[in-house]
Amino acid sequence: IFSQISQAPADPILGLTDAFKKDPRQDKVNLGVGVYKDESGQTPVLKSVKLAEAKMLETETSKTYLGIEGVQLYNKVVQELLFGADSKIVKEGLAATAQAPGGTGSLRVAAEFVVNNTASKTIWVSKPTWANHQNIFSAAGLSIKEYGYYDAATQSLNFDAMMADLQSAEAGELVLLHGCCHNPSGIDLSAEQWAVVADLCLSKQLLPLFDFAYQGFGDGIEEDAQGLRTVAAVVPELIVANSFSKNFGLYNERIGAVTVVAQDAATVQKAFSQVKRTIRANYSNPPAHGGLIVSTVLSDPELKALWVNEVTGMRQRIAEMRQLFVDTLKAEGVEQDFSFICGQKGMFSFSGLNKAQVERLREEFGIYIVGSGRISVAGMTKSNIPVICKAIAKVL
Ligand code: PLP
Ligand code: TYF
Repeated sequence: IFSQISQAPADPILGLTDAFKKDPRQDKVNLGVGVYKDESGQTPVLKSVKLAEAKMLETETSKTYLGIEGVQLYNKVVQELLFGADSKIVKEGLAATAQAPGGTGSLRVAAEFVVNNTASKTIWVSKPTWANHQNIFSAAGLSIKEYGYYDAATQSLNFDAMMADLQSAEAGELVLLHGCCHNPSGIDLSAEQWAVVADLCLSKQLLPLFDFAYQGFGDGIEEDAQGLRTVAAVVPELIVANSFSKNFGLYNERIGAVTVVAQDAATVQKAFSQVKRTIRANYSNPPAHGGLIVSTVLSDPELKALWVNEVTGMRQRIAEMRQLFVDTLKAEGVEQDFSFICGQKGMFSFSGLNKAQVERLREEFGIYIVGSGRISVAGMTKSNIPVICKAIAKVL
């Protein structure tokens, strides 16, 4: 039976890490996968996380099953982080949240919930978007349409194309929106553009699905939620899939959440009962550790302040690396203007390097970036930037 099965293609991003690991060169650099590295090139456990784990070791008394929706306190602190503790949504119980395995698991639960409980069978995603979106949504049974987003010629957002494409969406269809730090382009909507998108979703009765994987990596934890909060203030119903892989450094704990918002508490609870049914059919209930870490940190004012500081540190280091990267390219004699990289948000930069240049970087110089030219700036350090820039100068 199995001998009939054909080989699946490698994941374009995770497959790159596999190839990187096999590369024997000493001075190789992995700028493929979006994983934060500190100045010494490590991906450390955050101090706030270590302290929370120490506390959990003392206070945890049982490993019995969680409810389908996960750690209750976690679901409360997630809503406060998304919408603000004083928001109408939180105060009036207009949202319901389930802990889920990472941003990926949250997106999959959200998509299956919509497919199984609404007339909506189509999702609109930005062109380009994170490669795994296509996999997740088609596996859930959604068909995928693209809306214009990135304009390669100007290295900026083509908002007119985005609006024109979404004008042709039908009532009830899903629109995937990156909450902040768009992956892969690093280009986000302005406050004014978010307001226009909110009005469009309202007037065309579209269902926004926010993928919010980088809260705190753009302008700040609160600042980065402004797009979501703008849309949530206008549309009656939406879904959020958020992740703590990056902003808590909890990549391998698989911790995220799916949050459903509706116009009244009774509707939310009915919808949420179906979200729980979706979860039950997938993995019954989530693992506890990540949810306990995040809820321990966010419910303790001192640990939360420490975490906010640590996120600020990561964000600032990436911004510094963007500037140093641009300056070093110039110093290496690169004439092309790369200053647009300093305006991009989050871990990634769309460099404009083409496939052949990306291939040369890998083969000749051991520098791994995604085929689209996406560079993980979060993997740059003061010590590898000279090597990276020298190589880029050579392939340009
Ligand atoms: N959404 C986007 C835009 C991402 O870049 C990622 C990256 O990891 C995810 C979702 C998935 O997050 P997780 O690793 O928590 O599943
Ligand atoms: O885009 C990235 O690099 C991160 C990590 O299948 C990632 O979002 C990449 C691919 C994948 C899962 C996570």
